[in-house]
Amino acid sequence: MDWLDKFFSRIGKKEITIGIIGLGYVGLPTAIGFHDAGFTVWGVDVSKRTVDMVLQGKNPTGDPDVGDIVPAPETERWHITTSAAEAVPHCDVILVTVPTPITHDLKPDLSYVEVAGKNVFQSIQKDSRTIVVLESTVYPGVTAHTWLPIIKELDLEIGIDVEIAYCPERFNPGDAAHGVRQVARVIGCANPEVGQGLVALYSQLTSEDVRYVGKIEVAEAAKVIENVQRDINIALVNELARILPALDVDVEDVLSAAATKWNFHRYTPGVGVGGHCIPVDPYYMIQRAADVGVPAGLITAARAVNRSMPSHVAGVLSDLMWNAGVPANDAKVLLLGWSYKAEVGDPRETPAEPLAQTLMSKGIEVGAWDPHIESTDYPEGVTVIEDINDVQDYDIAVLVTAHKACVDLDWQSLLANMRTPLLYDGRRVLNLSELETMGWKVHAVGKPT
Ligand code: SAJ
Repeated sequence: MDWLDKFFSRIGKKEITIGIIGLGYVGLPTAIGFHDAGFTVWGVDVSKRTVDMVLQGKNPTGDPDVGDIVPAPETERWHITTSAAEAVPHCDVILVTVPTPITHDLKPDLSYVEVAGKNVFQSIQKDSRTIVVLESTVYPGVTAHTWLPIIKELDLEIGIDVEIAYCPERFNPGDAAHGVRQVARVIGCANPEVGQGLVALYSQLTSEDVRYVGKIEVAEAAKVIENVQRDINIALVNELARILPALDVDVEDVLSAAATKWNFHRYTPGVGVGGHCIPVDPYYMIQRAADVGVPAGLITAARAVNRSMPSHVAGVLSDLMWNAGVPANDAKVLLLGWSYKAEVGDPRETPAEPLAQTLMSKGIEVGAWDPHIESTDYPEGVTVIEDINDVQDYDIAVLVTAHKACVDLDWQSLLANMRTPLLYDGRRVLNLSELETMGWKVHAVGKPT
């Protein structure tokens, strides 16, 4: 029986042991998913706090969809440890799900991928042909450029001791309909036989399509451009949200009209684009294009538009308050929502931060209320509001995150506590006419003032 047939057979008998390096919002659901599919799993995380919480069956991630499915404490198929050296020798396939953030100067930070690779490869057994799969979002070339030198240095041989592949995570935080078990996957690998083996393995995890797409770089590029396309589409509606009001036209009316066309893709303008995917991944593509001397003007311009939204909105809010007679040296803005996205408690790259910083730099006081966010997640200077009924004397309420808790607020009682009855819908999700009838002076991103 050749290697692939044997691999298929071992998958069928659930004899493949799977290691997951990094138990965050992607790694932990992946570990649980393969455990629930009947495989033996070794989960590894550098954080002892994470390992201890998972061993106690608690959810250390911020994602609500993981909360109720972390299995009971360690069983014979569920091993959680801080040591890759302990886990790796037990594993046939190892998935690396570590962060790939950007640095302060907007360059890709690949240090986690490098360290995880070192920790895994130095513990691989000779002749084991252990398959190591990177899932983190990177740009084309990273898997090979980062890991092959380490493999060479350790005198490991591709095809004998180790195989490397890439299978981008496509996990959508806070969206139970697109968890690790409901998303299509693509597999990139230099060796088609290994690629097919991984297709069979990942098909045990997700009910959706899994396909081998060729060499690693194809899968790396696919993942990045999925998010680049999203950033560009959002940038278009954000740019229209600045042009159309100047023509006395509401951008939402225009987008809803355009969306009646069968192939128009509907996006929504907002106070900005946050998270660890959409505002980050385009910088990978920009970097890679720069490396090979090809301009990435459209990708760069889209990033500039989306990054400018918080300061644009801060300027609009200032004008609205001045025009309403609010004294420049005594203005107070109430931010409703801080998280980058509705129904998750994740402040990473949230547009609320630059919005608050810009307002505070103008001497405006900023209060924020977000039931999904820890009080320690807010920057210095922001007044953290624990109970929305406690707010007093704010001049404008700004919907920053479309949490259900924000949209379904008791707007009547909030209005009674406002000093000035100004409201700004930063996500175009509120029923503005209803709120206007209530007595709010309503404004919104992309709506003519
Ligand atoms: N946003 C807008 N207008 C839109 C859509 C989003 O302003 O029309 C903003 C959101 O408010 C948020 C940011 O963009 O601040 C990102 O929103 P997102 O819905 O793209 O959410 P993410 O960052 O969690 O993106 C994830 C990504 N999933 C993976 O990378 C595996 C992305 O590829 C998915 O397309 C996205 O979820 C999704 O479909 O919701």
